[in-house]
Amino acid sequence: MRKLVVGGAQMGAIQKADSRAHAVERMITLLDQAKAQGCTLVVFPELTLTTFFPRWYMEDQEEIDTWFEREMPGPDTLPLFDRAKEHGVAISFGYAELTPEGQHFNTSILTDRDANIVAKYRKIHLPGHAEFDTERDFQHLEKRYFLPGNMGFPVTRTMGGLFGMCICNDRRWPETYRVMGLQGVEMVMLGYNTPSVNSQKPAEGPEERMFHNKLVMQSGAYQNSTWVVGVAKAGVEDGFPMFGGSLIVNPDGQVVAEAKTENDELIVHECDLDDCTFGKQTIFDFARHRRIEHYGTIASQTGVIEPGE
Ligand code: CDT
Repeated sequence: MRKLVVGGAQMGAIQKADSRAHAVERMITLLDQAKAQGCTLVVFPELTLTTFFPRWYMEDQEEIDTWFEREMPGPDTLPLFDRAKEHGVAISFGYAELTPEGQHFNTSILTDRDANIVAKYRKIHLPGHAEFDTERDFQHLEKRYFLPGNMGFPVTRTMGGLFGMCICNDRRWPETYRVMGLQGVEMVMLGYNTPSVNSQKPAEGPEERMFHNKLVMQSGAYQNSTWVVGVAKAGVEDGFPMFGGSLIVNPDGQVVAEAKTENDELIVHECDLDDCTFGKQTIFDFARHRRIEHYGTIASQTGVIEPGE
């Protein structure tokens, strides 16, 4: 058995005016709770340190850059790393990364239990649009502020297992999980900020949105026989609601822990990485059952090409 107690540290709303230091204080409170419940790994959401700023249209690059971190840890985040090290708890969280070369990414990191960064992921499936869209009830400008990730979907051997990350919209794409599944991933950690309503389809309400949230993470887990830990930043940010629904899914695709609120809330489950083995050796034994001679279009074509009439 390779058991680890995992915490999903859902965060409630962070307002535009809130400081990073305040967000970090809230993260540390959740980390303390997680330690008290025996967790050795805690997963926080996408863009944990600030409000979900891609909903705001900005033109001034200096203003845009105020939402990004130039170093990790930096002065505001160091207390989190210090507390994680003191507790011996590994952490994963998302933030907006500005590289020394001036590139902007939507990034997540994973530390080991000594607070050393052991893995980094940069979001690949950036949703939304790059210019102000008058047709939407609210903006989703990830394509304006971020470059698509340039690191693929790495899987890292740490804490006695194989760990991968993805971010929010990535969870809706089967390719995300399968590329990690092909590296033997045993736990996928992901954070999200998902509006409770569809800005382009008002009839799609929170229930349907939540259904899709579960559907994609449960199928990703089952089809790759891996744990999935999905953690929301939820609540109403400056008038814009985002759903919670943070969950932990086992390698059979079953939800084993689920958040009940849209506030700061910790969900906890003892995950045995060996539970991945059965599925990986039977129905999803990729080496025996995959038929790559028929999958070529997946990696050679983006849009749909319909057959001729
Ligand atoms: N943050 C993020 O990726 N959110 C998207 C919203 C999609 S609507 C533009 C998501 O897939 O949840």
